[in-house]
Amino acid sequence: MAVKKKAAKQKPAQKAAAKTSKARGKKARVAVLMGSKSDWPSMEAAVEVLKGMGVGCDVRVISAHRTPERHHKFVTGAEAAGIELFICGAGFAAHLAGVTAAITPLPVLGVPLDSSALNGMDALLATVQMPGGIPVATFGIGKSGAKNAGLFAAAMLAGSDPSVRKALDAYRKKQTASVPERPF
Ligand code: RP5
Repeated sequence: MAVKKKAAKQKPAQKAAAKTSKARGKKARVAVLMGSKSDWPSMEAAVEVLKGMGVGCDVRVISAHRTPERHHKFVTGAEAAGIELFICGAGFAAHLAGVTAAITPLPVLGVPLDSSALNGMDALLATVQMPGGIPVATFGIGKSGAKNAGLFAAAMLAGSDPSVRKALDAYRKKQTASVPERPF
């Protein structure tokens, strides 16, 4: 009788991440984290770009301040679940990207969001001004920053994935073709 091989035991965080990836029908390579559900209208731009290029994303509301345990659990299990890089968007005193980078050696792309009375200047400084040793690649404030973070993530993956490279080339070609010669 064939002996059933015992499946390698997964930690709960790995299991949860793998489950989400499977549910989306595509293995998630990029984790897109945001501090609040209210950040989604901006952060959606990153996911849209990556989805359009066939890159699976694991999208989560995780706050460094309000859900620190959820954050730690997810980030520590992410690499084993197949995540290759993080995009983190947050507003106010935005610590999400920095604390993520403190936990994982994977690349962290930070998007400061304009949800406060300071229109994102607070989040920009909190995200970009990392102490030496723990880098966060910081993008512009708001939706265009999120879009560029998605494109940058695709460019990083394109180096070792010809299908992403092809999709990125097509995206840029289409973008160039959409710019009119004249404004009228
Ligand atoms: C930050 O506080 C979040 O990233 C969000 O941008 C902001 C406001 O969150 P809500 O009060 O709308 O949940 O941590």
